[in-house]
Amino acid sequence: MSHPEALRERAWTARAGAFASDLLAGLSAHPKRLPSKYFYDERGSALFERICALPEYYPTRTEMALLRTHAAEIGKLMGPGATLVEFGAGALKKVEVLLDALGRPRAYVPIDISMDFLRAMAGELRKRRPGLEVHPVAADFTNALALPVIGDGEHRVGFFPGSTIGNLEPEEAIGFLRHAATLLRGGGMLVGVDLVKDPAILHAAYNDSAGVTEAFNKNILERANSELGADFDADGFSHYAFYAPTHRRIEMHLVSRAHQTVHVLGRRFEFSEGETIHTENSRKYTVEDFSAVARRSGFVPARNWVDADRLFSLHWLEAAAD
Ligand code: AVJ
Repeated sequence: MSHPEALRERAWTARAGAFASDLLAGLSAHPKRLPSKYFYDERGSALFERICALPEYYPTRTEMALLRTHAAEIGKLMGPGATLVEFGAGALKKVEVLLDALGRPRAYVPIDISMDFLRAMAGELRKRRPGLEVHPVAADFTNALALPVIGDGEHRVGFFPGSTIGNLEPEEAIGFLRHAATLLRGGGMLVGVDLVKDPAILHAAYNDSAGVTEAFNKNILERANSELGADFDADGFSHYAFYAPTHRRIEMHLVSRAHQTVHVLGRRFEFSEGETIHTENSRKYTVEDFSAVARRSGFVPARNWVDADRLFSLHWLEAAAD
């Protein structure tokens, strides 16, 4: 079984298995739900890249501007010769600003759930930066994970941009951050966090006029069809995203347009007209709220940066040495 083909097969089965069991569990729940991490197959990751470039979607460009403006200071805080670990790396675009600002980074460890996408992006990064050691890790970082050991006296720093932390409810975020603080002991982590703001701005960002967010939301149904042989009719569902101020979060849903029956892996699921699948939460924080979450996770919030319109924030969190 050490044949590479067999290993690849086994890795595929494990991933498809997790999607299958989470899909069956989510469709059996009331209300129905699906974990948002399953948006990110290769097509979903590409759709997300298109979202980042939409005029209504302010987080990406605002965070990029913050990174560019404060790169030198962030580079100093991270320190020279660091191993940079990125959680939920995606297209590996934002990190280049940091790599430029870091004094001779020892290595770069991008972690992403989409193995094919990660491999392709790591290949391109290596071409752009032949001197950089790149160690991609295909993993779901919301589970416990082991990082490659690059060498003695290694100094790890984390990068968790894009407000991906917003996909986790605060209690889950604390669980993840505690784990990260352990992995990064003696270093720190830069976290990008979307801020509470005028709900109209939030609403527009998740209801773009080009319909890319709608396609991204529905991609989870297409993925169930192509990977697991389900028979979802994506046109039978409406994309519905709204800001819930009491939870300080955007919720994304797929709402059934009619009564319908869907078959998944030999099971039948009934949808009544107007029934929803809750596909994503995207939490928004104030600077103070997020600092409190970081403190409860064993980090020391040492520095933060916010743009002039108070749309988005970057937080440098220190991880104590023990
Ligand atoms: C990648 C989780 C930060 O919540 O804004 C974008 C995902 N969903 N449009 C976000 C997303 C719909 C995005 N995160």
